[in-house]
Amino acid sequence: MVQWSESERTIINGIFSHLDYDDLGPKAFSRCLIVYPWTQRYFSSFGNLHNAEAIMGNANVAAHGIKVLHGLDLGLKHMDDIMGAYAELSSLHSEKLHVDPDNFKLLSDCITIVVAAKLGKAFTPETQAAFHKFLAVVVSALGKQYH
Ligand code: ZNH
Repeated sequence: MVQWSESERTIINGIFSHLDYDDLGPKAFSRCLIVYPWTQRYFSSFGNLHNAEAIMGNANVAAHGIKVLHGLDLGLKHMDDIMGAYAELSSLHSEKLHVDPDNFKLLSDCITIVVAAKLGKAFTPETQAAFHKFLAVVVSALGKQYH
């Protein structure tokens, strides 16, 4: 089981209490589609993804980015059972959506970058360490139901 120190819990809760999902969700998800273009293959129903400008202006991309960030709330609410909390979403991504689990890490890196840009100096190495650990556990939990 993953162990969290009090300071990690404080840092992680502190970060999330300041995050504006409506702003960061679209930024993180559009970055993922632009930087790692093969991730676009799952979103053929989203309309125009032809270039960075189209992706950043795409309302479906924005809405999905917000939805995915809200997906992190699950982990935040169940920090002591992140694997259990994501079992259902993991099955969905594996069995129904057929998303390659390597992509979870790519999106989590994009989330880290937009959070770092937002927090600026407050994103200290210690903050990054705690945030990275949280996202790494979520990524691992999302990959858990793949066989
Ligand atoms: Zn995902 C969906 C979360 C990543 C793809 N997602 C989804 C949802 C959620 C999530 C919550 C919704 C579900 C329902 O509805 O029930 N994701 C998530 C998270 C993450 C993710 C948390 C990490 C962090 N995804 C991802 C990636 C991808 C994806 C990376 C690829 C690339 N998802 C997806 C899809 C879907 C989802 C495809 C479906 C969409 C629609 O709407 O159709």
